[in-house]
Amino acid sequence: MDSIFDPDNKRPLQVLSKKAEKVLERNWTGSFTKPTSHLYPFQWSWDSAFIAIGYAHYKPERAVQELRSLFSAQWDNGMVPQIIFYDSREADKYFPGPEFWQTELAENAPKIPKTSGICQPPIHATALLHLLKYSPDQKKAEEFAKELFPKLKKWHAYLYRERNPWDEGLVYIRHPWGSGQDNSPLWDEVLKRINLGPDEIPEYERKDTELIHVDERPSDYDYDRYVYLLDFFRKRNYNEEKIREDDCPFLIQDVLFNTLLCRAHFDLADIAERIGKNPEPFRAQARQTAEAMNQKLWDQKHDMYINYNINSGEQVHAHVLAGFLPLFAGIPDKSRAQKMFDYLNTKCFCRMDENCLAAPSYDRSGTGYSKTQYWRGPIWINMNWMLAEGLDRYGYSGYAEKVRESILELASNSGFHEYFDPDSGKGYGTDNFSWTAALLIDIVERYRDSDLP
Ligand code: 9WN
Repeated sequence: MDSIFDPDNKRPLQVLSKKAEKVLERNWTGSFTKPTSHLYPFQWSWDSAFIAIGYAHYKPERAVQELRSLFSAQWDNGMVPQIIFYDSREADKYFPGPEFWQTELAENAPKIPKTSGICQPPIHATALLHLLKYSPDQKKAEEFAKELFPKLKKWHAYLYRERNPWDEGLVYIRHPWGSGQDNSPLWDEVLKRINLGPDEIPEYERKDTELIHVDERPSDYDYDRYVYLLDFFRKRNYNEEKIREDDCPFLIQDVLFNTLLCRAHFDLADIAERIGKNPEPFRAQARQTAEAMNQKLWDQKHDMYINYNINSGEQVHAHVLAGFLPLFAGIPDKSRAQKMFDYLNTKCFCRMDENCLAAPSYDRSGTGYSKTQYWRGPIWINMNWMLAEGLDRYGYSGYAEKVRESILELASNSGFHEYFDPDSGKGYGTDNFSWTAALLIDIVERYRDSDLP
């Protein structure tokens, strides 16, 4: 790979950052930013949070609009939906669209705009705190923090109330899409247990494989199960208690989701402090989640965090990059963090002294590892961005820097792709992907004058 780092000339980095801004401009709709224009033509929840993190530095008013438009579709019970179908003209371009979800059946969903009926990882308070820290317009950022604070509080309260019925401090997700890591090997074992007859799978037609090569996307077997689960929720009018009582076959306490909730709850406490509210209840709740993760989701044998399947009562042994991300929320103690680092820094993920790019999404020696297939190996920029932040927190700054440099190199050499081959750096999935661009801008802005060459 060619390097864009020249100690005497920072211009290539600035040019790259400008290119990233163009990607966001292209995907901007006037009130929110599409993840990318053709494959994902609506607003996605955790994408918007990552996108706001990029805008915070150079167009803070866009970060505000991004989060404001997302939270304007918050359900009455507090849930922030995974997708908001703002533009009905695009409805036939994506499956599952609003006609499939039928969230009008849910008593809590807004009538307009239409939304999906699940949620994604809650990294929004983290994005708001980022805006407060980096926005050039502090006064406006603070005003907005006051506006969004009650909505964030309601969002987290929904999760702790409806998705944590046993009051463990751990919330569950009920669909692979809820984790943001759609066809990760995390779900293989769980989905395999969902035996379906042909008449149990609703009729549907995929759109994603019309746009992206079938080898890079989830299989039809997986999609049948995704769709079955959506139908399961729809048949129960999206009523959480009913979904649980009727033995929803997918109930997972997911490491990434709980990590991001824990981090966001700590961040909400910091926001509370900045706007003159009491931070303590949020900190106490976040600590409970951290403790529960340390008790229940730690894998002693492999030195990382792993998911828990509520239905089988077992831990799920698939070693994905998300298993290291509790570093991002300060969850492990130093000794665990060291063990995690020792595993991360091996051939299984990314050995620092070998010419390795950023960390792949799944252990290279794991069953079903693939360099090209969505969430089953390729490098994702958001995951590596969080990894670098987490490593910094524990003092592994050399490694963190390498990861950030890799992110810049990947985009510089291959474009702003959705995911990248961990060996060659080739870009896969869609190009002009918004969070790849936004997080790159964040890296360039924050590290412009510091450690990057
Ligand atoms: C389903 C939008 C989303 C991301 C997810 C990513 C992918 C959707 C899909 O795209 O998921 O939500 O259709 O595959 O896995 O993380 O939020 O970018």
